[in-house]
Amino acid sequence: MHTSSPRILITGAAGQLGTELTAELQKLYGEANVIATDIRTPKNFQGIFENIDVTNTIRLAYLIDKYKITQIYHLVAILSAKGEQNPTLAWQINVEVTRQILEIAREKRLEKVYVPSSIAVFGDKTPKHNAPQYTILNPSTIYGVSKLTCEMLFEYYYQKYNLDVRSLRYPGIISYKAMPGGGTTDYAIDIFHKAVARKPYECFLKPDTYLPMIYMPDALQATLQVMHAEAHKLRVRTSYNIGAMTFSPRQIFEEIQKHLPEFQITYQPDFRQQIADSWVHSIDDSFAREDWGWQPTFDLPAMVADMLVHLQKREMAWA
Ligand code: AKB
Repeated sequence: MHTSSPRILITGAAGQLGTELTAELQKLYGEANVIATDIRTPKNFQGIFENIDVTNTIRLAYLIDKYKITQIYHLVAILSAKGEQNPTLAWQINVEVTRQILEIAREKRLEKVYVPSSIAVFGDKTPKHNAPQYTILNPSTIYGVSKLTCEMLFEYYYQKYNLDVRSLRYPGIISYKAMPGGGTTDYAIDIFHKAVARKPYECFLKPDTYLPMIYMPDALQATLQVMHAEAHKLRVRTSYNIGAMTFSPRQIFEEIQKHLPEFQITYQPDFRQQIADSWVHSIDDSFAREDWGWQPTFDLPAMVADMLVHLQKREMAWA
């Protein structure tokens, strides 16, 4: 163990983002310095793993002491679609648990805390194109309301207690390693799984629903960049806008069809259409670019090509 290395605890380490972020942090800091936690035990996990229900903050505090943790990446959240089915649970997990984690971090004088926010903080009064960093925020989902509350808490804990909380407003994250759970942007992942299985896809959003999206390698890069930035360079203490690409179900379908010409899609919008309609189309991320050098690398064609290569490789290995 390097004595200068941060000692990191991740909540939600078995989730879509957690799975890949844990591996990146292990590469950076060594397996001995990264403590992965989740309510589910991931299969074939390499490294230190502890089972935890995050509502059990007493156990969380115990693990922080046990492993001499200096930084937390708190990734557990109930996303937009699932949150609408259980708003009470969404509030408890997204707000109450997060506030308790901030309290623990303050009491134990942790060096840094990372908690994601989301484009769900925007609402129908936010400008749809190039949504500014500082703008009208009128979220319509409990997920958006809870993430906006958390953003206010990050700023409050920073101003009042000098707790170094960092955050990004993620667009829909697209990835192939672990499945997302309960989001509105999940269609942009589901569609690939149907395409490589040579099955038609029934999309739960209308063909021209434009949403901001980001490919996992860029999301990981942004997360590490904001966490590594010098504190005095961070002008935003709520959560940074980050943009990467914008597309609609029709556009991603057409891009996939360039690789798999037989692929077919139908549209059957459900309650998630209303959520998507309340969000913005694109993001102004100039604060992130200026403060810590944010620069995405994947656009729609590059992301689709990479997703298909990886998922087809996996499909072949399973066949
Ligand atoms: C969701 O769709 O709820 C999430 C998000 C945009 O934060 N992927």
